[in-house]
Amino acid sequence: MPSPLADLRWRGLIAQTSDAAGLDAHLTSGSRFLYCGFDPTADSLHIGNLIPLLTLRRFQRAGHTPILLVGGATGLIGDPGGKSEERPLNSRDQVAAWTANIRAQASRFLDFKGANAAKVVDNLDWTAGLDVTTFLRDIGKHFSVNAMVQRDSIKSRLERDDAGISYTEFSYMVLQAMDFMELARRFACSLQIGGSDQWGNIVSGVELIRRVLGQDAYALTTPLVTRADGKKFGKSESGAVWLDAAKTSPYAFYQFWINTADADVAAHLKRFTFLNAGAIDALAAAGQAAPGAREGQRRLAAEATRIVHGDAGLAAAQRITEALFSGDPAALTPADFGQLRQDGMACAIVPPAAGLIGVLVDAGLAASRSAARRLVQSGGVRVNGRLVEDVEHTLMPAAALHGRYHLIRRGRKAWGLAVHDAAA
Ligand code: 545
Repeated sequence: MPSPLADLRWRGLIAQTSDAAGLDAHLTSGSRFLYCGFDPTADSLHIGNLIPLLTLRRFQRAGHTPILLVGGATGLIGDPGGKSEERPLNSRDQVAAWTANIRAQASRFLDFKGANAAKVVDNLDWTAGLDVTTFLRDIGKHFSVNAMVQRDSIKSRLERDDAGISYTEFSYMVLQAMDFMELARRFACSLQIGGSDQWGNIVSGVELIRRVLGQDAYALTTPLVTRADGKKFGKSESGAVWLDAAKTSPYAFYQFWINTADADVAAHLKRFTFLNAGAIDALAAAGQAAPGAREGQRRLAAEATRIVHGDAGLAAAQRITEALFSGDPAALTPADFGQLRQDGMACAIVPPAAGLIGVLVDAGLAASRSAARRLVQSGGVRVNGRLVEDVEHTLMPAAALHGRYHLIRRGRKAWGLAVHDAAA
C-alpha cells in the first residue's frame, strides 16, 4: 500500500511521530486501525478540531480504518493538557448530552460504508464498570509517577505556585493510555493521532501497550494551526468558529475562510481541503499573478464549507454572499434570512405598514429620525435592492420577501433587516 505519510508531510500535517520509519513500514505493509479522541467539554466541535478529524479521513481514504473515540469517561475528568488551572467538573448529565452531540457531529466526517468503514466508540463503555482496585493493580502499576511528573501537562502545573493539580486530573493520562490499549486489544488499533498538545498522552499509551501487550504502537501528532501574522488561528470577530450551524452559520463559516490572508491561503488549502498538489499549486500561482482576485480564498471557503456544511450549506453561504455583494436579496430563502439574523445583522420586528424612517432608527441604521430622513433624501437607502427616496415610504408585507423580510442597505456597507412578525 502507498504510504499516507508523504502526503501528510507535504500538507504540513505532521508535528511529531514516534518511530517515523517504523510507522511508515507499518502503514505500507497492511490496512491498519487508528484512532483519535474527542472529549465532550463543549456542545460542539470548533475549527481547531477539524485538522485531526480530516486527518482521520485522509487515513481512511488511504485504506486504513479510523476509529472515532468520544470521551464519555475522560470528559468526566478533564485533560489537564494546555490548561493552566484545574477544570471545573461537569455534571454526568451534561457530559452525556455533549457526548451525543460530539458523536453525531464528528461522525459526519467519516465514511461508515465499505471495507474500511469507520467505527465510533465511547470510553465510558470500558471505564464505567472498572473497579478501583483492578484499575490500580492492572493499569496503575505500569505508570511511574516519577515519569508522569515530567510530562509537560503535569510539570507546568506543578511548577506554578498559584495553581496545583488534583489527583483526578493527574490521572487523566492513565485513562487515555488505557483507551489506546483497549482499542489495541479490540481492533488491533496501532496508531493514535491528535494535536501536538496530545503527545504525552499518546506516548503513554504506546508505552503501556508495549509493556502489557508486548506490541508496537505508534503516535502521530498534527501541528497547532498558525497564521503568517502570528495571530491566533480560528477566531472570528464574534469569537470561536464552531462546526455546529446553529452556533456559527454556514455563511459566517464561509466568510471566515474568505477573509484568509494571502500569506496563509496555500497552507490552509493543504490542511483543510482534500485538493491535490496540482490543484493547490495552480491556485497558489494564480494568487501570485492576481492577488486581488482572491481565487484561492474562494476555493478554500467553498471546499471547507462543503466539507462541514454539505452542498446545501455551501449553496446558502454563496447565495447570501452574492446577495450582500449585489444588494439584491431576491434569491434568499427564509432560512437564509435566519442565518443573517443569527449572525447579528441589525434587525427590527415591524408591524404591517411600518414607516421606513422609524425602522431605520429602530434597526440602528440611523441615529435619529431627522438623520434617517436626510439619508433617504440623499439616496442612501435601498430596500430589497430598490432605491427608496420617499420619506413617507412604508414597509408592507405584500412587498416583503416571503411576506416578511425587507433587507435594508444604508450606503455601501451597512445592513439591517425589518421583519414582519409571523404572528402579526
Ligand atoms: C480522550 C481519550 C482518548 C484519546 C483522546 C481524548 C481526548 C484528548 C483531548 N483532546 C482535545 C479535545 O478537545 C475537545 C473537543 C470537543 C469539544 O483533550 N485528551 O477533546 C482535542 N482533540 C482534537 C485534537 C486536539 C485536542 O479532540 O487532538 O489537539 C485539538 O486540535 O486538543 O483515548
